[in-house]
Amino acid sequence: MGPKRDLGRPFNGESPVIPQEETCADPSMGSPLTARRGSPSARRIFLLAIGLAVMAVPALQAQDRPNFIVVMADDLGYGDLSVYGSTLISTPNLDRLASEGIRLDSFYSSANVCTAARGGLLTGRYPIRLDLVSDVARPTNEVHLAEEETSLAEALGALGYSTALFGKWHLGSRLEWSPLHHGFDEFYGVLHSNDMTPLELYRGDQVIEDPVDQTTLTQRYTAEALRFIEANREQPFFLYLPHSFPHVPLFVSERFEGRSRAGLYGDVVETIDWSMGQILAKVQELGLDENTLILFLSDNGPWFEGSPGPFRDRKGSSWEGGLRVPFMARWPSRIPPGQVSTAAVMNIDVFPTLVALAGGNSDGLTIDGEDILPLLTDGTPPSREALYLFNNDRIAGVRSGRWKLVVESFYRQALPSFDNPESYYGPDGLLFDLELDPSETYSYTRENPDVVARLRELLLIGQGELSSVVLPNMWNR
Ligand SMILES: [Ca+2]
Repeated sequence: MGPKRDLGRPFNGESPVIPQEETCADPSMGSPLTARRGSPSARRIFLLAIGLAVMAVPALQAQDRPNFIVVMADDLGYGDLSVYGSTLISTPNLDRLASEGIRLDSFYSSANVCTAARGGLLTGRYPIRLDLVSDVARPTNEVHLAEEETSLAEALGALGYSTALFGKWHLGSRLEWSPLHHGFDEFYGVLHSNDMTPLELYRGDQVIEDPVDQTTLTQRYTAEALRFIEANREQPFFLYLPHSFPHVPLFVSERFEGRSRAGLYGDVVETIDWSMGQILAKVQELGLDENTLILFLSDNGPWFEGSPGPFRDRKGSSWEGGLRVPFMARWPSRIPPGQVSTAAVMNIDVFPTLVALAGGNSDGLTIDGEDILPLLTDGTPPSREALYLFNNDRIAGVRSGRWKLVVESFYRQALPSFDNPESYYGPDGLLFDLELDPSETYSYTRENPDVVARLRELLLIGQGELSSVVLPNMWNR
């Protein structure tokens, strides 16, 4: 692997470059994380487990096997939807997911850039376990989701689901690493971000357009989605629709140009909203409404345009604005309408939730996420005590309940460690009360030593499990 490396802060949010000696992806280091990946034997156990579950399927009623539609925007900010407070962008169809289902206000991505975030979503594992934290996948590098990882599409496919990805993959820029090699029956879309070249449009393993006409990309992903839903109306399906926008460069078709009050960015988001309207209409038209769980989320915070809502910083940062994203879920037969929850949840929770709903389990896999169906259906929060918030390969923060301990952040070209004993904030770091102060403006470290002590214990546990390669560097820099 040859990711670009540099000692400074990644200026380009797509280039989380980190020093050579801190890179867990460096093969010369013999990363112990590699050993923790799902081994072939672990995967066999998992497949056996879901194979047994498949045998039990005929006894289940049709409504026990819901369809899954997961729609993800790229670089959409927390504050870019009207249901999350935007006054300049109108998103009535996306807002419906919340009014007819549940909106989560403390939903985190597992990374502050595209590739790692998608790895977390599709495997239920912190991206550092996947070796996806040194850089994003590019046409010029070898960053990709490892073959031995079990993707959500593989897991659901083994349970009898039809699977499709229409949109942006970004977990490997070569055909041999494409969605077709990670459990998706169908693929229509692009292998990476829309600012990378070459940007080829694929149908299956065939390039059908090069370069892709981006002005109609959202509509064409949507058309494929509607076709797939209709074709699979009689059997359970998993449709993953990761839009290419509002990641830059921005394009819209003439039909949507000038519709919003937020410039071209807003027009692009309103096109994504239109797409959700089409999907909702199709699901209802086919009588699949009660039996279909629709999720909508973003992969990370907004880049140079877009709103992070009340939160600090943006894409590429491990402050809340880089990681906190919209999340809504609608499933009329199971999720009561109009719910809002502030429980802390992460995109790694999607894998175990959907696999459980499909009748499988994650036995034999090292999964960091938790089944959040109890939260979606009756508001029961996840049982875990902490979520780890990463900056590339390092844990930058620990979220537990209302509290968040922050131990590092970038300043200009430097990466100050707040828990360095020589730091002004050392040795404990900065403690924020996200209920009282969601913008992370005032530290309560001095006022709450007991809370700090517990969060530091949790930090050490996380570092031991997830950052052991870099722990010495954290203390030496
Ligand atoms: Ca992104």
